[in-house]
Amino acid sequence: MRRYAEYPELNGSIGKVIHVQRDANIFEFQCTGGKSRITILAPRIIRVQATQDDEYRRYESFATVGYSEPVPVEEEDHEDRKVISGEHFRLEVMLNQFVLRLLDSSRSVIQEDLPSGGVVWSGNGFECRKRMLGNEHFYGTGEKAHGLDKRGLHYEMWNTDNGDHDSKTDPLYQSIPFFIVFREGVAHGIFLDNTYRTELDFGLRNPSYYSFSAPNGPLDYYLFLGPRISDVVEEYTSLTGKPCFVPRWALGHQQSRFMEYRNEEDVLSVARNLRNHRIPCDTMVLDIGYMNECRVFTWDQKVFSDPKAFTSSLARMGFKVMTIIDPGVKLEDGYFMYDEGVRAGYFLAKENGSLYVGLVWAGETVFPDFSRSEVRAWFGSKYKMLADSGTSNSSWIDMNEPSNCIYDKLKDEYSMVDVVDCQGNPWEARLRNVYALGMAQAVFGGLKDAFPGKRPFILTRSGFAGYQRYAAMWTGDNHSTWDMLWLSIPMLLNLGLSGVPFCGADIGGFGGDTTPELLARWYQLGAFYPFSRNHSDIRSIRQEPWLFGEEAESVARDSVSFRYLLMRYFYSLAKTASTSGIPIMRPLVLEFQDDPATYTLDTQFMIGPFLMVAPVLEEGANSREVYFPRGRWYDLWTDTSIEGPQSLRVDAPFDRIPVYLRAGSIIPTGRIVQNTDEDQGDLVLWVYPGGTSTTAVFEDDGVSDNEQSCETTFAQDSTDDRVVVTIDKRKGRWKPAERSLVLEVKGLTRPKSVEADGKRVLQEKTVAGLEKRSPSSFYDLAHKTLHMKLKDDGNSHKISLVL
Ligand code: MIG
Repeated sequence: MRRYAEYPELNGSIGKVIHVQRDANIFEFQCTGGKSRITILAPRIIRVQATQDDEYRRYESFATVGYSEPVPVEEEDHEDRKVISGEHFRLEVMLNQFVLRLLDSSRSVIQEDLPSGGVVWSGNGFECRKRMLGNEHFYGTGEKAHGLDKRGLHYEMWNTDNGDHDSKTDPLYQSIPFFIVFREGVAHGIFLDNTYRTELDFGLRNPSYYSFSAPNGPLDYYLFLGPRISDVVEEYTSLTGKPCFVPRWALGHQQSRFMEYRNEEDVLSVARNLRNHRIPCDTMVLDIGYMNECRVFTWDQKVFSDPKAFTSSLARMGFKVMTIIDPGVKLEDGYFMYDEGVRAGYFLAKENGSLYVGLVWAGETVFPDFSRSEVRAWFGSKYKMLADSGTSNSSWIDMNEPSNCIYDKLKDEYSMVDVVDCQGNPWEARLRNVYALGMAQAVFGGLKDAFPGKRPFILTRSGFAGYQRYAAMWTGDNHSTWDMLWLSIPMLLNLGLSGVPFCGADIGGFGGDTTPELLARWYQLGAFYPFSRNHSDIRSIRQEPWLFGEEAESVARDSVSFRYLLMRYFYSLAKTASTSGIPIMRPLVLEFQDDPATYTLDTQFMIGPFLMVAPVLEEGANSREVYFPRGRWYDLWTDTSIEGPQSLRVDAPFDRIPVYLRAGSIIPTGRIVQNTDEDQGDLVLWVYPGGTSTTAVFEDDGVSDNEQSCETTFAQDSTDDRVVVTIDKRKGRWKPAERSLVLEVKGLTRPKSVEADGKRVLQEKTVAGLEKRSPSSFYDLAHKTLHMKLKDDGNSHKISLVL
């Protein structure tokens, strides 16, 4: 982290407003020290631009998707200010000194530039400073270390391969200059659309303000109005694009390892072991060792002499194969990627016109310039070759910061400082941070062509705001430590709030040696990561669960099995994330915005609106403190209930992760399967009584990119003496396999009566009785659960229990 003294001197402010002009929803402010343009883009999005010279932007944005919505805007002129207002905001522009004050619909100030000026120039760069109004919490910022709340911290956006990072390291692999300001229960957001080495300061430098700055490039930022945190995330992802909807198998467990493959058995035996040990898994991941000495789009024929036959043997066991691709192309005459790229002029070059040569796993390496569309199309077209060898519709893209200097000592020699773009302008300063975004776009397009009509799954290490349109992410080289186990929570929560719902950290830790206890605890947590993969470094001990003794193995099996049992819930949440941007894994503050006890809470989290997970994060612990927000919570293991708000120390022996369900929950579940292509049978809904709620279950074939899908909405409306569940008529063209609907209403005394569609349903004496007729019901006294089974005919139904 940089010290205060290292900050550049600032040289002049934008000054005083001398002239204002309006054209539709665009307001131009001519000032003494520059000019500013304010655009009301949508009811909840305001764009602010400023410049010292004529142009606001020299280059198109990489991050935004051209979103706007018509919005009625009023203006008022006062002696000292111009006021622009819409339904959700009031923006005051002070004339004596260009200063913005933003008020929300309740007319409270939620953001204010420093009185000395909101825009300060510094060389080619700028800084925008906003007054700390008191009690702010800051969230978002993409993939960053530290805890959930960023108050008092400072970050740089500079995509960096830092394999030695810890819970305080910055910068890291990705750059998302977006953050949420949350104060007194009200949220708004700021996104600085600038790809240079931007900085965000949340009061480290001076506790009286927070700021964002860039050494160059456009001053172009967006304000997103809340008041909900979820509103801000929805608006941000309208502007930068909704997250891609990953195929269902990508939500399954994955097994990976950085290793040298001596023979196919090295992979096949792990796959067989997963099946023999009944640890569900969808995907075997191949790291760089599968390639012919790291030449991208090749196979090491000595090990994988017939890739198609190899992938088929895995397919027969129910596994998909996902392979890694690095951006760098080995410099070697006669290698098709190199020859084609050189001929067409597709690689990054130096000022003097020679190729830029870096050093990666393949040795000397050249880099495709992904900022050009023809280069993206060329690179993407190579995925046909992988598709032909039977790999899944996916790509794991690594080293795309780009990381070109794996050997520290050679860093200077291979530095990218004099690389230029195709117009001969310095490349690194402006384009480094979007290199991975361009690569993800290239790969997405390539996979779309190679697998027509299917949804690709891309996993990227690096990225820039907007990459969620193409890819999921993992947090790179973490380590097998308890600190990193915890760190994965705030990192993934903030990624989720930054538009990236599909994210995960390497289960077990990548670097260093894990222990049976750490691995078990990591599986308990990692089985809830949206992206859930065991991965480890070539230099660390092997990390397959059965190598750590029976206890650890059974924890891994139970954890992963539970994820598969919940797969229908995860899948529906993934669908929601892709249309709204609302993350799958959520900080409590997203769900309980009015409860200050949740504002910095990053040792527990929610999966969707209903399920709260409180993993054990300390070595040797067999209990932990859990915070329960207001309302009733049911313990997953015992179905006993706890009334919030309160903090409680709960038991968490080695084989148990504390998990709670909120009263009102309706959670779609299914039979535990070994991979997500297996039929999960009856649609089993766990109903935890209390209040009102709805849940939509989304279903399709799991991979296709078409309208063949369906959605069924379940609603609960319960009081102390009755539980009513309504099932809406199924919408959409997809028809699930024949099955029953099973409601399991938990935590109940025996109901006085059970009714389906107004008719009384007999209570069977045994669970087997459920098979006799439809509808049927059975009360399980030992588990205080009422089972109700009916045919899933796609029609609407109403189930009422009188308690
Ligand atoms: O510098 O492909 O973060 O997951 O196993 C190492 C080998 C390159 C870094 C990735 C890691 C992967 C490894 N890669």
